[in-house]
Amino acid sequence: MDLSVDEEIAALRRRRRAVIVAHNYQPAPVQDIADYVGDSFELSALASQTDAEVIVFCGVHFMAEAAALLAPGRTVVLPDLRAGCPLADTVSPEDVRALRARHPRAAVVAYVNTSAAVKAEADLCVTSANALRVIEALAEDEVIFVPDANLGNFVARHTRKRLITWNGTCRAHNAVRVDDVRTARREHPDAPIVVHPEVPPAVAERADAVLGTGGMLQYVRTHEARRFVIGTEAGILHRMRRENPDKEFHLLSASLWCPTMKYTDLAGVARALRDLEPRIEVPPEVATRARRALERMLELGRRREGG
Ligand code: CIZ
Repeated sequence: MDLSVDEEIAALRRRRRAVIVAHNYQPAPVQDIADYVGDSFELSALASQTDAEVIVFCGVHFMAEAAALLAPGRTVVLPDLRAGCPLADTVSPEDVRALRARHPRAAVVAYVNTSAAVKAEADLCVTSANALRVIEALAEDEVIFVPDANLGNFVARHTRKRLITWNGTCRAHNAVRVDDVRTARREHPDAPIVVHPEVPPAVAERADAVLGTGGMLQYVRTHEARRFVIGTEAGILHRMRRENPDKEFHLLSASLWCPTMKYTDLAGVARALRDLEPRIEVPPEVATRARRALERMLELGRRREGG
């Protein structure tokens, strides 16, 4: 008897003792079959605690690497190896070493959107959700921040610390224009505009809130407005609509579409479960140092949860 792809995934998930996790930007059918949908911080925390034998990471490469770092001994698979992150690719370990040599008193902070090799050169990692709070809590007054210039500039505008930012940007977020905000205000005058800190500063300044995806999901859930304009990758609209069926969501700009996030599909998830490939592994000499940077981030997150 031929199984549907959903049935095949369900059977393989049980047989492999696997957990399927999906980033908030993943395509709708992938979010719908996942055990958990979240931002990279939530999914990293989950990977560090799961007792599943296999983690199918539906997201991009650096996220699956983070799961492999935090879940040693588990098999981590990324359904499609083409799912990279052009932002993460803008900075190399050599770049970070050169920056550290030029600014020896600065703390090195790597956005989670970096390879494990870059994380290994950093003192700690941050996500868009915790970047400002974590950087504020550092003892150093000078901070090297890689790779997203817009997120770095957003933090710099809200702290007294001196930030030395790398010049990377996310193609999708960085393509949002002030004109998109003007159009949204005209078309949806009653709708709060919520944007991600990876958008250009001139866009962030004109928005009603600047939040990571976890913060956005909470904002739209608890805000009294019935309609929202969302300035982050289009995939998140599926989760917002599912969780808030009585509210309306509009995308701020058609540019907010990440092609590499869309490489994952159900056939790829089934194949990854069947073959346990492509497997994501990090060489041990990189893993030890990169894990330390990630664990410092998780530690700070847990302290926040504990009040
Ligand atoms: O941290 C993440 O998951 C990313 C890449 C975006 C966000 O704001 O959640």
